[in-house]
Amino acid sequence: MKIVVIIPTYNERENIERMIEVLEKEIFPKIKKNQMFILVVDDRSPDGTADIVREKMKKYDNLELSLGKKEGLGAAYMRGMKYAMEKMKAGAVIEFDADFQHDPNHIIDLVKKFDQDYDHVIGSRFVKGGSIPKEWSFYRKFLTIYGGLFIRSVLFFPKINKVKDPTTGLKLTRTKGILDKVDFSKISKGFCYKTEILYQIVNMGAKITEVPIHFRVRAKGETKMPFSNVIETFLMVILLRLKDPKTIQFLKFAVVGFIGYIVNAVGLEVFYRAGLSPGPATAIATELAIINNFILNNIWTFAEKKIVSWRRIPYKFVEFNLTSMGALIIQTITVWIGTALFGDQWRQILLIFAVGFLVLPYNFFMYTTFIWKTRKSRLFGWLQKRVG
Ligand SMILES: Nc1nc2c(ncn2[C@@H]2O[C@H](COP(=O)(O)OP(=O)(O)O)[C@@H](O)[C@H]2O)c(=O)[nH]1
Ligand SMILES: [Mg+2]
Repeated sequence: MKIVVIIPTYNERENIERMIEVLEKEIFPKIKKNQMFILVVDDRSPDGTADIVREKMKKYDNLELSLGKKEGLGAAYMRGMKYAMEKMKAGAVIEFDADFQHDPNHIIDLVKKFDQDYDHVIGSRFVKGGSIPKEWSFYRKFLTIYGGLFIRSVLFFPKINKVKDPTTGLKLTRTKGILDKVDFSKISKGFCYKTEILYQIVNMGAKITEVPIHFRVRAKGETKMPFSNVIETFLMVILLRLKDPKTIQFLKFAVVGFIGYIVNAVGLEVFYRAGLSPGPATAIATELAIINNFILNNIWTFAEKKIVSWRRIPYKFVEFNLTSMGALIIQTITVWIGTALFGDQWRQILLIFAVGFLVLPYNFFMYTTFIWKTRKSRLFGWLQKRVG
């Protein structure tokens, strides 16, 4: 397969000369199964980086150059990716920096994983055997470690270990079925393009793996990462999360739950004042809330899986009631055991804890897994199939 190493450059004259030689002479000869190419994506660097590349192109015919205007690292990579796919017919591309922060030998590790059929291979600083430079300032270390953790928790929750290094600059991506499906129009032109592409690739269900890399300090020249990248990435991550269909579904679920609570409370009041004793009044009001939640979730939260057949509605409604009974049991046991342990004065706190941390996740899990089945459960797949 044809693999294109894309190297964006802005004023990397001193680095790119040596990098091309190292790749051509030391690295590519060690890769037998694939044909290796280099694409330098330069934004007309004032230091004449492109002249060096043109000079080398006379010597190596697997080396190409894309020139364009400077719009940021993301824009440069996207230009390079399109060029590699359309003009070079690449089977995979590797994102690689010119400044020797990435050890060129890691390219061999990435390609090995590609040969094992992975779609996206991440050069990771945060898996066993990987590292960030000791020389880095506290600030840069902090940003990389905690920024990464933030991105993983917000974007990939609950599978936050799916990718351990979401901001690395070194990775390989298969073009067919993966990179050619990425919607470039949604991707930032700045440094945070990395996280956005990764988010799309993860959501495609690509086969992803990480290989450890030692990230080093720059050989020559200075970093081009602007500080604004930090804020941009932060906002972008939050926006992506909010726009995610799963988030919207969860928010609708929460709204329905809240309306259900109002129905429950108002019902209790109405039936009690109408002369019922508190026990039966609560029972009727609760069932009304359950009916309300079933209908609203069916036509709104899980509209794409709406239950319409008159034969299935009663069946699903019974399932829904059984699920609610489960919630009742969880709530009762938590408050019961909690008050026995800590004292009755904690009952309201315990109720909030039970609803917020146990009942809400439980209900959402049951609805998405068994009632409306919007997700495939690995753990309960067998049961999921049996529940009609
Ligand atoms: N073409 C192009 N390359 C860029 C741009 N910004 C950064 N680069 C290159 O991208 C690579 C990584 O940038 P660098 O400044 O080392 O970022 P850092 O490693 O995060 O500090 C280097 O090879 C840079 O020359 C840009 O706007 N356009
Ligand atoms: Mg760098």
